[in-house]
Amino acid sequence: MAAPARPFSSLLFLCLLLLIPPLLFSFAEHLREDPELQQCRRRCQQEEGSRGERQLRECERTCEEAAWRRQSEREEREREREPGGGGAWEKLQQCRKHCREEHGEEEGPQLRRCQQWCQERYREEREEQEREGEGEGRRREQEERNPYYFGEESFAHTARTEHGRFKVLQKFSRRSELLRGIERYRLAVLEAEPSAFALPSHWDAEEILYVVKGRGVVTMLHGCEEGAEQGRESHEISEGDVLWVPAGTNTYLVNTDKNQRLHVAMVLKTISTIPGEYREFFGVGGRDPESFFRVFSNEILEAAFNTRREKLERVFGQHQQGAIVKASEEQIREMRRGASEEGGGGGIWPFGGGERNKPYKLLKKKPSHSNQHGRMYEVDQDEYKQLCELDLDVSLANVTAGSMIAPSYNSKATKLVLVTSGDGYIEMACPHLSRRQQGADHYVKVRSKVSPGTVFVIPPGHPVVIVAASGGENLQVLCFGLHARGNRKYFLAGKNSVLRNLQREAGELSLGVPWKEAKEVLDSQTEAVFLKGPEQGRKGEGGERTTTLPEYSILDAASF
Ligand SMILES: [Cu+2]
Repeated sequence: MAAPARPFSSLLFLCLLLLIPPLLFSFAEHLREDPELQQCRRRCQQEEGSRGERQLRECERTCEEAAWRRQSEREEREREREPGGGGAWEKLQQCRKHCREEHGEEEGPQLRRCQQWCQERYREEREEQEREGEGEGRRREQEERNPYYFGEESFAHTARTEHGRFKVLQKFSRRSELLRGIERYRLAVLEAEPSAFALPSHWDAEEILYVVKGRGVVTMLHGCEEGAEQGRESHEISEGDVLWVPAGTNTYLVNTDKNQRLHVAMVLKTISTIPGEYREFFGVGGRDPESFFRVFSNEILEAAFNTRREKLERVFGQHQQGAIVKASEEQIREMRRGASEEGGGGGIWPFGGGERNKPYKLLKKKPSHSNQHGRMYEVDQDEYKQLCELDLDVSLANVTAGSMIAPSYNSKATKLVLVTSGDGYIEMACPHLSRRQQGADHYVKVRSKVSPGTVFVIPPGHPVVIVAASGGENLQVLCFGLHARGNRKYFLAGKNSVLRNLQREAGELSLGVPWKEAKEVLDSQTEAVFLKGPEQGRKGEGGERTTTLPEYSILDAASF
């Protein structure tokens, strides 16, 4: 058996012999064709040739290294042009161009610093892209099996400095066709370190924010329309506040706490010409974040601001500390003062009527459901009209460790569930993931472990259960209901279960058992909404704790 392998291996060897030189040749060829390399080498000959062989080699090596760098940059550029290239290269070029415009073509310390800064940003961006590329296959596989769960890696940072981070969840339609219906919505999170200030900007998206933790001041600029009392409104915000930021409103925010991080979650309803896309526009900025004023021609800016070019360049060319910076104690005090003064009755709500766009204090209201197993706070569009702008509702559920939210489904809304503390898991029945093409009556169990920062999407009609892990913190979930107008939540077990309204005849016909037997099952659970969890055991069984294995289903066992 060994004999035939020999001709094969020598054939392979021959192939390699034939292949390797052309490969080497094509690389070397590229370099040989590089006129800059030729020039550089000639310079070495002239300048270093007389100083000895070693210096000459050294000099030539530098030339070659530079040539290789140019070559790899060329390749990089080509990669960038491929779909999904990311455009980091274009940004680098833009940045370098700005540097040259700023400091002139002449080589100097300022130009060098500026170029270096561009290079660093580029490297960061490439690293980010590479990280995204890693584990892509594994993730794809998981995503196909469960398109409803989003781990922390599904967020991308759009701003990150030592004082805070802004991250946005990937586009829903990019994850799965099954989520195309909510592609205009995006979920984002801001984490601002103590005393951090997020620069003024406006977005092409409607926004509802929810304060998960911490406190701060949000300020919105409305311009100086005639008749308006004040062209600015500021609001103190703290845990549990819901606030609408209208699309296009120039807004800034400061964490007023010296010790605590400010953590804000937000839903954006995009209004861009590109479905699901939104952009942040900075006017008051410099190089980072880039001020959009910098793209306008000098003569236009000079005319518009009635100011000389040098002054404009100074004002819109300084800032390069990023979109989140640190404010001083005094600055924070002043911004807070602005909020309490304006909170007293000034400010305007853009849609007239004198009604003010105040934060809605979700946690100050009475819980809609509450028992020893959990608490639920809800606000809908009737109570906070501003939610209409995004067709949204907001709720917060705090599930006691070891307890669960009863099986339920939403009639119209798609729920975006963001875990804010604690661990647990979510189980959902989904008919869409079934591989069986024919016959509509097969459901797939979608089950995800959830932990702080992870997201789960519950489409309308889908029966779902949320369980808090026992022995730890309570599981707290923030739910944004999308397309929420007229939504109703139907419970499928417990005292308020919709099934308990079945007529006897309908029940018997559907279940095929005597009504008494069915009734016993439907009436057995006496709690509502928040229930004892699977690990806490069942009631009325002689005090004995019965636990169910996590993946076990009674229905599976009965081969339903
Ligand atoms: Cu489904």
